[in-house]
Amino acid sequence: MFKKMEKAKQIENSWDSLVAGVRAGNVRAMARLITRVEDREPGWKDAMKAIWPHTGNARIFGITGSPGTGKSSLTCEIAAELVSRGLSVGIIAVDPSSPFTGGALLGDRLRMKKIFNLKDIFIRSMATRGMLGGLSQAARDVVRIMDAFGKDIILIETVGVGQDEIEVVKAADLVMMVCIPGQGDGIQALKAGVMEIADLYIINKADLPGTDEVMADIQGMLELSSEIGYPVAPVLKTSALKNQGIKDLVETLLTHQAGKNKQEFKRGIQVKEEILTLMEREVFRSIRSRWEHSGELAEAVQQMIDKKKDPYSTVTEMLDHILKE
Ligand SMILES: Nc1nc2c(ncn2[C@@H]2O[C@H](COP(=O)(O)OP(=O)(O)OP(=O)(O)O)[C@@H](O)[C@H]2O)c(=O)[nH]1
Ligand SMILES: [Mg+2]
Repeated sequence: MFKKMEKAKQIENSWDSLVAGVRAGNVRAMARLITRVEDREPGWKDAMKAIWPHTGNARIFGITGSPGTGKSSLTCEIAAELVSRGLSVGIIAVDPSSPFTGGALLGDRLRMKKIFNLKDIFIRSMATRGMLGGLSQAARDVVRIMDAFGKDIILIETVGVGQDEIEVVKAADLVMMVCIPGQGDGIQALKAGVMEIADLYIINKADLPGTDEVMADIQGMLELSSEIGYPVAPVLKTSALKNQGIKDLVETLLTHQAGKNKQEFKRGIQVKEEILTLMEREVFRSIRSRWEHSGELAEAVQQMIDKKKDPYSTVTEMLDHILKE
């Protein structure tokens, strides 16, 4: 009896049935598949291969900005508005805190509680650190799984501070940059080079004083630096707190058309980036495992300890050796 149950569980959890479950709209299968792909369990790549043909239907929106600008609150409001329009939504919340405490992770979930129970919304938190395949690749994989599941819209929230987070939002078709009144946030962001990735600017907390000033500053900057022939990125005002400006924002998101050239250019960069990242991990993994199995790594370590060889020539020699084969 017990064995039978074990067996049934194994089948239920096989890669094939998880992929089939995702395609059939099974939320549990989706959550499980995501975890196993994130953990890079053997077979993950074949599962992603099976997912791939069913992707390409979802629209992916990135939402970034300094800490505390209201990204999570906005994400909730946007998601709720999308659902009210009959669209299903997947949310990826990238959490900059340590994966070990899980504290902030829980916090974000609590904040998102308002929409957490809506059946059309699936939320997945992701820690910045500890992703085996790298954060941006993990985000791309999760996006694809949600896409294959049938989500119409996928929102990715990330704090726009580190390079890692910037890499993540590059997976989006459209990136929103959230700024707030006071603090000169918007201007700082523009200086930090976020400009190239933002398609749309949001002044959130527009219920607070100083909104029009920030808006004028950002618009001024955008006009100055926009390239001739390209439309200037829209700047919108919202208050996630008071649910103001959300309908307009969602309308803009759904109708936004970046120029075809810009879109293709972005796609090209994204795809190239992905192939290079996957290649990097793969090459490293295979060299490392070979090196460990052959005992060469242990030998190299000993030689370094004995001061017979330096790490620089060790690596160069090893690479030469592999390339010659
Ligand atoms: N006055 C005002 N406060 C807001 C608004 N939107 C969010 N807040 C508040 O700002 C604080 C931060 O909101 P979050 O949504 O957590 O911001 P966040 O950008 O996701 O924060 P991190 O994920 O920690 O970077 C909370 O206390 C919100 O209640 C708004 O439109 N107006
Ligand atoms: Mg947040």
